[in-house]
Amino acid sequence: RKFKVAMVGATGAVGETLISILKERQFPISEFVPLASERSAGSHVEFGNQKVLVRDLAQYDFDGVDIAFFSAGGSVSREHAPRAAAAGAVVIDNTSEFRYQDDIPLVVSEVNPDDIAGYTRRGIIANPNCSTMQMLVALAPLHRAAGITRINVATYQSVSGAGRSGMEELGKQTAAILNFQEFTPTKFPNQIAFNLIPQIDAFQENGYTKEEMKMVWETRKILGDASIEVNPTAVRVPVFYGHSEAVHIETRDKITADEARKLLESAPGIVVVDERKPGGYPTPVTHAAGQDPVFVGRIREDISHPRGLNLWIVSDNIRKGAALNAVQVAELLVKSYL
Ligand code: A2P
Ligand code: 11C
Repeated sequence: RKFKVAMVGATGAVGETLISILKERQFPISEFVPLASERSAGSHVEFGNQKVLVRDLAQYDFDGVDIAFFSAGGSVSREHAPRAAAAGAVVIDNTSEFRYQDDIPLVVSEVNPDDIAGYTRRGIIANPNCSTMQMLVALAPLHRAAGITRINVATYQSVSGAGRSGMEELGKQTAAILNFQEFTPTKFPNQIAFNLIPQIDAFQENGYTKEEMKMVWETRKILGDASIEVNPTAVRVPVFYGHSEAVHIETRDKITADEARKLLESAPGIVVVDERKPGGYPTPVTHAAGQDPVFVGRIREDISHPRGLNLWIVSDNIRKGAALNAVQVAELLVKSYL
C-alpha cells in the first residue's frame, strides 16, 4: 500500500531534509503535498526528479491524507495539527507543541518505538527535540544496563537548529566580520560568528532556558522514568550542522568505560568513534553533518564519582534530531499500524 503524505514546512530546513530522506528510504508515497505559508504558496519544491507545487496550509483540506509531517513551528502546529488529525491524517509533529501532553506519544525510534501505539488517542505523534533525541539514542542502552539516576549535560548546538534564518545569520555575520563591516544580530540574542551564546529559547522562571527544560521533560517521558535527574546547559555555537553534547551520567550500578563502549557498539543507530589519540573522536563537521547515526566518543569513567561516566555525543540535528526520526516513526507506523 502507498500513502498520501502532506508536509507542513516543506520549504524549511527540516522540510528539505524530510523530502530527501523520504526519497532515500523509498517511503511508499502515492501523492506528496508540500505545504507552507502563503509566502511560499505557488513556488515549487523538488521531490526526487519532480517539481511539486507548494500549497498554502491555511487553505488546505487534509481530507484523504494518511500522514502529515509538521515542521513549521509550534503555533502553526497548535492551529493546524488538530484539524489534520480530525480529517483522518496521522500527524508526526516536529515542534514542542504537543510533546508534554500525557495522551500524545513522544517517540525516539530506537528507544521507545512501542509508544507509537498511543497515536490513536489524538492522531498525533510528537518528535522529540534534537538535543534530547541524540542524547537518548546513546543513553538508553546504558540506562537499560545500569540504571541512570542523573544526567549532567552541556550542549554545543549548531545554528541550523534555528532554521534557515539561523544559518543565514551565521553566514552573513562571518562574511561581514571578515570584510570589516558592521552588523546587528537579529536571529540570535548576540553575535554568533566567532562566538557562542549560552541561551537557546526563552528563559523560564527557574533560570533555565526552555531548550534546557525540554531535555528534562522529554528525557523522563521517553525513558518512562520520572525520577531521572537532568541538569542541562544549552549553548549555541557557530557550527552549521550537527549538535554536540558533553554528557556526564551517574548510574545505580557501576558501569565501566569498556562495558559502555561494548554496549554502544552493538546498539542501533550508534557509531562509536573512541580512539584515545588526536582526532579519535567525532566532531560535527567531520562525522555528523549529512549522516544518519549518533556518534559517541570520549567514553571514560568519571574520576570524581564512583559510578560516573563521561561521553561526547554528536549527531546531525536536522537528520536524526528531526527529519530522520520523523521518517523512522512513519515507517514503524505504516509497518505495524496503518
Ligand atoms: P514559508 O516558506 O512559507 O515561510 P525554517 O525552520 O527553516 O525557518 O522553516 C520554517 C518552515 O515553516 C517553512 O517551510 C515555512 O514556510 C513554514 N511556515 C512558517 N510559518 C508558517 C505558517 N504560518 N503556515 C505555514 N507554514 C509556515
Ligand atoms: C535548536 N533544539 O537547536 C532547537 C530546535 O523543540 O523542536 C528545535 C526546537 C524543537 O534551536
